[in-house]
Amino acid sequence: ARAQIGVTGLAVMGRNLARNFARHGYTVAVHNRSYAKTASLVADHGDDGDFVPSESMADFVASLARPRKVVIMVKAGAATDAVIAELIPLLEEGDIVIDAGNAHFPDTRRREAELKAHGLHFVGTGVSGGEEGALNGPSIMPGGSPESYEWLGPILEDISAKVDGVPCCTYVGPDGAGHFVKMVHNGIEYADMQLIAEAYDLLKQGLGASAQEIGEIFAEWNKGDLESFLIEITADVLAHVDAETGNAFVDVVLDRAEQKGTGRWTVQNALDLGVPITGIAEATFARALSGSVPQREAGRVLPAESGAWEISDRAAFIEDVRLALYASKVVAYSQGFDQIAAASAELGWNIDRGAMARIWRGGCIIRARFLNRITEAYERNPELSLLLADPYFTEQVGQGVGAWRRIVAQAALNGVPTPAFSSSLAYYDGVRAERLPANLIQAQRDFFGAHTYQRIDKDGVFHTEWTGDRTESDA
Ligand code: NBP
Repeated sequence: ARAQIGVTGLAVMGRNLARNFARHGYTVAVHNRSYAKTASLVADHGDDGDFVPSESMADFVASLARPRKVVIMVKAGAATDAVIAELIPLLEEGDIVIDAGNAHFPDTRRREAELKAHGLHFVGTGVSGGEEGALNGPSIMPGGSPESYEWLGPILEDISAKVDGVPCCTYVGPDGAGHFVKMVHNGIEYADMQLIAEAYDLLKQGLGASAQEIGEIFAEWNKGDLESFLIEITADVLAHVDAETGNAFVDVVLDRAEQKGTGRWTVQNALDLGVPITGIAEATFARALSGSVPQREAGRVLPAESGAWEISDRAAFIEDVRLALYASKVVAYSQGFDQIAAASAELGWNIDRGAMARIWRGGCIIRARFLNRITEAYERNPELSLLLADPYFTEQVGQGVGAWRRIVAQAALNGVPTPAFSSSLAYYDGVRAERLPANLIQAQRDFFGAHTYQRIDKDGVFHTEWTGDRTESDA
């Protein structure tokens, strides 16, 4: 038994992860349900390093040095449970099972408890960066026991992306914490993409700019505060010309966005926690709206009564869109980090939010220069209750508030939907408001349901006899 780590499940992700381990000098046990994938990995990439292929799960497990470290990289869901069931009788106390697929965190919590009962460690880990990341350095978000991280951490940090020499991998927290953080990461990715799409739409409709021209604007933005993988690839995508028609590629792509479900999970969880993640929610719903074919067909008859764009200064408008994009993006991240804080408090995970921003700086889809600023904000104040209220972000977003309002107002006046820009601004105005109209809601609730209310001028909980003489009593 000489392999230092094993990977079972050798489709694109598992194959690349196994190659990444091998390229870093680890002896890697490799296994797949059907042997063909194992054989082709060794045949095609044997010179990446030292692979120990096995046809059976029993041989695979036997080829691993103890404590065994088995990475499962199969289709998330029932396949993961099937592989775990196969592994349990073959493993021994103290061995570590790592699920690197996109599991939903409640499943990870269930599996962790189950394996713990067998004396095994279960590490649910987020892995971001797609197949490219898996091969060349992903962002890795491992949960599970701190003890398992002592064994596993150095290996995972070794194969992760590095930014300024710092690994994009750290221990996240117990049981489902790693997969939870990966889920929120994906939710933030949805928001980021929607915001970029809205900025593109504003430039297209407001300026009548071509995809090529908008691509150049994004390329320019990528030199500043917005520098990120998503802005960079947006510039690239917008510049691409369709070979068949000679038109801009984006102009021939059907406007229906699909989703695999992590955005939905993020929103569902936020509803459970009662955390307003409006940016992520609007982004998820915007994809749903784009795919609502019958509604969109029926909706074409709706009157617009919109004005015409009046933009006298193109450069000023572009700068306004940039500032609005930046501000809305800060809101989306602020909300996502709030969700992490809420789940961490509820489930006792003790997640270090600054460390999460740090491990997202490289390898993953939302990698961005801006994440350094988030890490710094949480280093300044680990208990920060609102990322937006960190002095750096207050100033940065504050500088763009006027632009943000102009853009959202112009979009509304001209009938261009900007759900993420608009809801982010509404959130900003909501959290900074001295007084919200929730007073009226609470009064209504007391009226029809005797749900009680608190007062601004004295302590206690009260109820008014709405059907009687309207006297107030202590509830
Ligand atoms: P797939 O999600 O396409 O799964 C294919 C693998 O699962 C094959 O190895 C297949 O074995 C195996 N498998 C299945 Br299906 N059912 C099985 C069962 N009952 N028992 C054992 N093995 C079974 O692979 P992928 O696209 O490489 O993704 C792997 C994981 O990584 C997934 O959880 C996915 O969500 C996640 N992922 C993450 C990213 C990212 O950016 N982080 C990107 C893509 C995927 P076979 O060869 O014998 O059919």
